[in-house]
Amino acid sequence: MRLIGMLDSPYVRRVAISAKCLGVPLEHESVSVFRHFEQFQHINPVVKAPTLVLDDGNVLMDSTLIIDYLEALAAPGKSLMPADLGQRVRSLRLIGLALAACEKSVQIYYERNLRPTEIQHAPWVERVEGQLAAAYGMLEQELEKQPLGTDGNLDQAGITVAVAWSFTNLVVPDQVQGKAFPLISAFTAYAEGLEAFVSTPME
Ligand SMILES: N[C@@H](CCC(=O)N[C@@H](CS)C(=O)NCC(=O)O)C(=O)O
Repeated sequence: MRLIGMLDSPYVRRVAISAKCLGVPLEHESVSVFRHFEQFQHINPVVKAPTLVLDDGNVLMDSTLIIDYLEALAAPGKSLMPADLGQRVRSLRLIGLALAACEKSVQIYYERNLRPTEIQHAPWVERVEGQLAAAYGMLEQELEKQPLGTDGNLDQAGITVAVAWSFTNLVVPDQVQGKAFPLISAFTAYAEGLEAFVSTPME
């Protein structure tokens, strides 16, 4: 199977790290949705990263759906999601907040880098910045209630929170102060030191 997309996309990176943690081998191809648009189009006309090309030629997209497929391929009993319903709800909430943070970071980055300055719309940017701050604020509160585990066993919530925080700090660092989000920041520093993260660097 071929995973298409750049690792500076948090969505591509969470798929690549999840595949490693689940023990599902993927061939990664660094194709950019911007710099290699036509090449990407040949693989997936919708040009969405990540794209997963299956051995039978089927083409999947959207990180959460791809991870769902990888979970189905993993060895019996192996999963990045908790079986306990209460813990699963918590994981889904953390993942949702982290994915919203990724989306809002992407929107701010695209606004700054793709839209000409003269047609940037300040009320829209302020709205998105507020949503980004809310997502990380609520994530921090969740970690105050129950920290993410640091016993070496990454789960999907941990992967997605750490990938999101690293991404936001890469593309819109002015939007987040580590001091204001100490638990997210500390967990990310821990996760970024693990083999699955170290071997999957943001390009
Ligand atoms: N919800 C999607 C979001 C994927 C996404 O927006 N990826 C960006 C790269 S970070 C992309 O494909 N951008 C190109 C575009 O939307 O035209 C996921 O989880 O995979």
